[in-house]
Amino acid sequence: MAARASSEEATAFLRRAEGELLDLSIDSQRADWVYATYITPDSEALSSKALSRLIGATVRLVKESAQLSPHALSAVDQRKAKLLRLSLPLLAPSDTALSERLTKLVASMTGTYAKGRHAPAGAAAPLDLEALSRILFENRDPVVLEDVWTGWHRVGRAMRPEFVEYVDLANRGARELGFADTGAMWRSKYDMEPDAFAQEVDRLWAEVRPFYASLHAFVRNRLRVVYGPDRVPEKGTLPAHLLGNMWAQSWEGVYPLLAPSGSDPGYDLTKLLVGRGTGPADMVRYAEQFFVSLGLDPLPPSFWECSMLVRPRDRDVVCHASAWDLDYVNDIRIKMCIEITGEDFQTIHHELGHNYYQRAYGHLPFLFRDSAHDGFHEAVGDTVGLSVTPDYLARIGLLSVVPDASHDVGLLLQRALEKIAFLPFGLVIDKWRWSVFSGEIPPADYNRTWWGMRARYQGIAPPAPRDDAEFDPGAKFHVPSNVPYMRYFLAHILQFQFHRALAKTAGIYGPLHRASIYGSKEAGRRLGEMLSMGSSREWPDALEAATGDRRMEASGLLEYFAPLRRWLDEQNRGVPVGW
Ligand code: X8Z
Ligand code: ZN
Repeated sequence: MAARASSEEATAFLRRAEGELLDLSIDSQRADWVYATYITPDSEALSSKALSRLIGATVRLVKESAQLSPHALSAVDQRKAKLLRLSLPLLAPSDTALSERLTKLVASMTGTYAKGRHAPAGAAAPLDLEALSRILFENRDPVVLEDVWTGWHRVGRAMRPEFVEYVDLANRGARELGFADTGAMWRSKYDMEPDAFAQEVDRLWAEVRPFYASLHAFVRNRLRVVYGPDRVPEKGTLPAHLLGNMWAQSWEGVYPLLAPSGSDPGYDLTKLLVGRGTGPADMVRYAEQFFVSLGLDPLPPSFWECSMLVRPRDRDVVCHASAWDLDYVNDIRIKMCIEITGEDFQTIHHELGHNYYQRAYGHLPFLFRDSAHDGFHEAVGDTVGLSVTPDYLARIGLLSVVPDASHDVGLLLQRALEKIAFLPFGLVIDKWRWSVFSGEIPPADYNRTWWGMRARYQGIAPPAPRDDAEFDPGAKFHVPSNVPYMRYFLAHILQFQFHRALAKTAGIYGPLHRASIYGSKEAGRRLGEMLSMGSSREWPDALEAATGDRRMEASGLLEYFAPLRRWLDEQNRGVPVGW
């Protein structure tokens, strides 16, 4: 293309680019699907090659697009050109051998994670992550918990050298396209300067941090009673292995230890589901029904034919839940190893949120087939999940007696253990990766800084000091698999903002934690308006369409939990807060 191409030439160029990228993206998705659902050396090679081809074409097209002179472009084409440069979370050097090396490293680390096993003392066979997670959720024996925690975290060690090489190659790719490093590229995807985005995240964290500290203090105080002062200090960090989750990212597992007497809601969604003989597909049907009740279409038959809903017995797969859109129009699917639990019930809503978003923007030009920003993508299904209230469970026949308002503290505490405990975790993974990509954290300091930051933000510590040769970040899916994580922090703020606005749209004015938008076509329409915009507009426009706001606000979250916050402050009287 000639330098200073005309506006028509630019439009034609971008259209061609979209056609080429759509083809290559479909190839890459299909190969990746086969890899993720059937891990073999061949599927690994095919998927990493297909991704490398897509990255290569993207890098070439971005370089060509530099010839377009910005003032000759229509507003739509300007946005497309901007999104083209930001369309992938991974860039590689244009040298094909290096690019193939990089995508192979990511596939290999992903495979190592997926194949991770640990045999706890007395187990007949090594257990996978789902089984180990179940032990952490249910078991209360600190010796067993430490063994399971430590056993799984060994999975990171082998990834360490690959991760070092990956950081270097990914940064070289990002720099070829003018980014300071891969972290700066990730931070550039929010319609603002990368530094302004980092400040925005800090602003939101500062608004919710005191609430987190209060929950942390309450949990620490109660766990001290259960595990004794030797294991749980009065003022320090919480032991990561005692919180019911492999990464201490959500603490619902310890709810039974904390349930407020007199305010416990008295039902357990897991037991309700198991009691009804619910199967994996039924779990998905419940979530689908919710979206349908909002006026959205049922899932296509291909969803049911092609999705992977359970862990296959005979082969390794990537079990971490994900939602796919193989043809970028309507071939939507999920891949998940569903267990019949309340936790997975929520996760299925989360995944279908992705699928409904994907389908809603499928009519747009290829470069706009994405969410307003990635926090939006992660927030949609969670927003619907917030409407899984006791009333809703009663309406769909899962619960027979709806607990009255005197049980709200228990309900809110359960939610807070899931959502508020998560906030600093959602923040810390990419705070750490941003510093790794920038070079501020050198490889020798990976594990030390990881735990330093986990202590600082989450107030947690490993069960015993960790060796520098370990690579504990590798024990969390998104690190080996190169999935940016700040999106989940944003989603945990946004979902309450969406929930508040949609509840109002649905004409519900009671307490937010009791509000369910189930069955509200008005709420569905408003949500649908935002979904169908894809990434065609800057995210504040999309946010405004759904909520009327143009800024991400923690006030929705704070309003939702206000009664619990007051209760926690009372419980914490005389108890040290902070670490
Ligand atoms: O990875 C996920 C989803 C798929 S996008 C299951 N989540 C994060 C995690 O599991 O760490 C959802 C919540 C946070
Ligand atoms: Zn997700």
